[in-house]
Amino acid sequence: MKSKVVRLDKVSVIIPVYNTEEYIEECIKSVMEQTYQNIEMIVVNDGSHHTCTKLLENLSSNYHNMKLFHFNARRGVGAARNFGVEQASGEFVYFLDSDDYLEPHILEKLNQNIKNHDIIKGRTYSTNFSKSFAILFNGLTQVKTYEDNRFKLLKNNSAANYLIRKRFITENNLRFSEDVDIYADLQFILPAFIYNEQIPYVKDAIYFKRKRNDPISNPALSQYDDLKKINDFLFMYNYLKDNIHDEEANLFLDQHLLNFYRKDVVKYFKKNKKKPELLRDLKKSLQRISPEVIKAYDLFLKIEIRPLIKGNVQKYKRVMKRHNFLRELRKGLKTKRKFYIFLYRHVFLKLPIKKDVVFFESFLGKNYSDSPKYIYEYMLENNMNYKYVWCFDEERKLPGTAKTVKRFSLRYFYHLARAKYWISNSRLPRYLDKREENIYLQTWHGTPLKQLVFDMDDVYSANPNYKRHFYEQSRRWDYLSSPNQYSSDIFRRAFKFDKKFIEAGYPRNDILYNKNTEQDINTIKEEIGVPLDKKVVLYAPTWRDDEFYSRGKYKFTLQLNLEKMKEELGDDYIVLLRMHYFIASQMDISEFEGFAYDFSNYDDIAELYLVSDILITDYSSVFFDYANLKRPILYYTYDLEKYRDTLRGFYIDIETEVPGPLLRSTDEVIDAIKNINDIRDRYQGRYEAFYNRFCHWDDGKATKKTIEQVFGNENNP
Ligand code: C2G
Repeated sequence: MKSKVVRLDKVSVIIPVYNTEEYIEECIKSVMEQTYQNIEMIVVNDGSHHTCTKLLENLSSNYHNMKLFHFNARRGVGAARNFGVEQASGEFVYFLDSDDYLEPHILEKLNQNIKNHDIIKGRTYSTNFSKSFAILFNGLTQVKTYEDNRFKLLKNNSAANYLIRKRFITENNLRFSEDVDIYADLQFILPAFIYNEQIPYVKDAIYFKRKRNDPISNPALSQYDDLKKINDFLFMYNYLKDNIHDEEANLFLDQHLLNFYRKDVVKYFKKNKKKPELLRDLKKSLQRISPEVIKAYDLFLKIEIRPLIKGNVQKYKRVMKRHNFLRELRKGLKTKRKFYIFLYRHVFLKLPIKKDVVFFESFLGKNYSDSPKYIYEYMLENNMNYKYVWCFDEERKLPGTAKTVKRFSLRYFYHLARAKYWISNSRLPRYLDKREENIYLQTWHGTPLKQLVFDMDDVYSANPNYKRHFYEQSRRWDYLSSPNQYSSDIFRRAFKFDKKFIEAGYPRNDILYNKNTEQDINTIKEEIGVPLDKKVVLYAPTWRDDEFYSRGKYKFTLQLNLEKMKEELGDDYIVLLRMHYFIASQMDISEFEGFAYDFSNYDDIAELYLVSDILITDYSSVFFDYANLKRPILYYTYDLEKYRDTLRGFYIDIETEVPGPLLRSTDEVIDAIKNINDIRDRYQGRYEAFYNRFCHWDDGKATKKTIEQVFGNENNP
């Protein structure tokens, strides 16, 4: 029997690359894994740096259908795509960006459905994740054809994810703009829409567009600086208005500009000066919009842009200022919190700053603890002439003269706005603008083992905007406490922090030197209700980035078998359980009464360090602090490979550099506790090296030194 041979037309997938070494392999692999079989890849390296270039060269030697071209210097995405089209030998061309990736069936589906059309579009799906998280789409193919409303498909300004006949591109001389970086695609794709009155759209042909998690170190084009975005947009708008005479396309362009104005220009003017050149270009562009189009928009917008269109720039500025205030107010009226933020910005920040007020927060208002607590107590004991405000999740009383405010209450916003000093050990919300005179001491909360912020590759935590937000929040820090040289080096890079380091050890660790006596320890034990006649084991693990209920609410499953521990160790030991402050779930340990105690909600872990004879932890920074006591540390690392290799990388080799053994099961933990003296002897050498490297700056005087740097030697403001 003769089988029918179906000839598959060749598709040239064009991939411009500029420094995307974190993503490019996944991108190229997703093309290699296509079910469609006749593909050539044209990869245009647009002057990337060495690492990326090397990687591309390696990849091209592995994949026979990948053609790699290099530009000597960066020429921009438009030039790279134009060059790619010139090299393409396929019947079809398809543009893919090097940080994105494809679902395996996409090119097959687009090919099956293009029929007699010149162009067909697939669906673009935004994602924060890498490919392993992608769902496979291989259901029924659904095609929708866009006609009159087809320009809607251009909303994202992109030419990626269309299958297009090469002949059509050449005959119509379609080219990407080489004059702009950001909206270069519109010059190519808008004419393609004019020449095709019907554009089929395949709903289940999926292109994954990656939202990059690091717009600071390596931004995508869409994450570029806002002013550049506006300039490029206006340039492209004017270019197209000059060259395109199609009525529908002009209508699209005008609406596109007004929508862009409403979103991007307004946002920009809220935060930045209205520079004369920008106002001039904006005016020229708005004047080109057909009055009919403007008519269809709301009165608010019309009142705002009319003066500029008429050339009255001063009036436009006044109206804009008033409108932005009204916009903020409108936003502010949505919820109570938003209203307080509105008051913070527009009322409280306008009142004079109070030079003698210090605002404290520890662990997002959960505790009275950590370095902020010790700084506060030192200031009190030394009668420094300041007034103090502490912020907490719940109303509570404190030693000393501090006022307390509930986090996110009206008083919280009021006091934050007026206090000259902010002292916190974690981040403050992004919307809390800071005045120039305000001084913000970030004490941070641990020597890092787990990679931090800009050292992390992928972010698996519940907030995909983590890096950007972190960057914005940390720009406000004036001082940053560092516990050791190792941390300073990491913080400088991973936080991109380049203001003042306070390299004096951690105020929170002073107590480990000043109260490490039998008498002080017994006093704490009595205060917190821990028996004096038993040895104490403290179990203080960290949180897991991938175990959460929702943003910021993490869960934790206790992997220690308390029953077994009680049976084997109960005569001599008790166990204090201390979960990380991110953990939202409560433990029920009532059946282990008298053996296990839950201290998760206890304020200050430093006091728990003091009363314990052995620490068990995992990847938490607690062991760097505990080592100041020179007492034994055990590591219960039942999920080491996953934690270290998938969720977070580590800065030090946990297998060879930490001052205690890594244990995998409750049995191993029990055994280690029973033989704790042997372990102490075995790890003595490592412990000393560890202490010298990480605890060297802590000497019981960190608080004093920190205060001297931030407040000077004076007791008065
Ligand atoms: N902590 C605690 N109880 C735990 C774990 C941590 O009280 N069970 C406190 C300790 O003061 C610790 C701090 O929270 O030093 C930070 O906890 P980590 O477990 O190290 O985790 P994380 O909050 O992610 O901070 O540079 C340090 C890193 O940023 C880690």
